[in-house]
Amino acid sequence: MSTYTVARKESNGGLALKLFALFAGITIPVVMLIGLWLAISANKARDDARRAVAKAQTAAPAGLSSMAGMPGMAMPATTGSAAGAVATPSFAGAAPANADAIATAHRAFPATLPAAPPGAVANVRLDISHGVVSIAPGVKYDAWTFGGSAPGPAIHVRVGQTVKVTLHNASPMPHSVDFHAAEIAPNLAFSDVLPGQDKTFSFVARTPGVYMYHCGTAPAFTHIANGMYGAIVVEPATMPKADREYVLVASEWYLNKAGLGAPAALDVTKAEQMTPDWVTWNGYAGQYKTHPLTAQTGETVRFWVVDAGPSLNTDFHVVGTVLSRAWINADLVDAPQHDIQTAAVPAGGGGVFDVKITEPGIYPFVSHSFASVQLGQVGLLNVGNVMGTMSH
Ligand SMILES: [Cu+2]
Repeated sequence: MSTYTVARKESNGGLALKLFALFAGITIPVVMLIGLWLAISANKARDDARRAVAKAQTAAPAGLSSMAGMPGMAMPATTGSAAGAVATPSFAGAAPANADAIATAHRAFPATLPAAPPGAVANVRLDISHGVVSIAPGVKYDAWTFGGSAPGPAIHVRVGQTVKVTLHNASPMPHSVDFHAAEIAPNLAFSDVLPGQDKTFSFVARTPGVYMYHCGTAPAFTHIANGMYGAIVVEPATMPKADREYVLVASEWYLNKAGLGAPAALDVTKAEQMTPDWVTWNGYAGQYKTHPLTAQTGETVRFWVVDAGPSLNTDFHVVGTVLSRAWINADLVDAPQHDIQTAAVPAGGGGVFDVKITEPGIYPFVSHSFASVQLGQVGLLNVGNVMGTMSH
């Protein structure tokens, strides 16, 4: 009996196993298929949501949707999108027949570092407006600006000063300002200012350097690409003396048309692909070729450089000399490096560079990432008031 019983038990156990295997063989693939279907659906929902967000951001920056349709709330002109749109062709180098005359007549963006105000408080007023600016000879762009120009005004303060910022938004959409020099809660200080509104906030300039400021309204990408950036120098208590000081802001422009007739606007797809039409010092291609910066022989010339991007870095280089002092990343707390050829300035970062040139001549300053030179990021330093020009 015991043998039979055991056999029977084994037999029962085998049947159960077979039934279980049959059940599992059917159920597990079905469960896996359902799981796969759920995963695909969830991915698709996520992709749809991403596309919707990207489309909304391209059509109207965040915070603007509730204003669409309000009188006077013209939507910014943009082309392209994150959803696989095709960029317009390149308009690099586009120029009218009288480009040389226009370049000569152009009033170059003032590169000389302005004086820092005296006293404990530095008042900074930035009027935000939309308007047409020139970005290359004969090339117009429908920009968003601080103070009517791109870049906005160069600001100079000293360590320890309180910087009191007043924004007035005279444009038809929300904007803001983000100071990289400010150590302050950004959700409070850098919040949006609605059309027609003012905002004031203060910060103590604690850390020396040269910093970017820019509009931080979402998507900051398009606000920067449209021209809302500038440089602020926070000068330390002590620093080696310089005879001349220049502020250079690097930036790229991404155009939806050549801008030779009607002004161009932002091509978002081109900007996402980082294929600029123009790359500039202080907003205008080649302006310091026609209107060189100047120095005398033996003088120490200091360049305060900010790269506003929105996306490309700058590899700062002065042809015909070396950077005798280079405060990499605009770190003015530590000692500078000496006698280097080229210094990287990251998008959203800065650098401070001294040159001391003893031989009269024309010394180009460039981003040695040479595609940027090709697209306009070249200027000249005329040392010793010599005649002539130079291409590079
Ligand atoms: Cu803005």
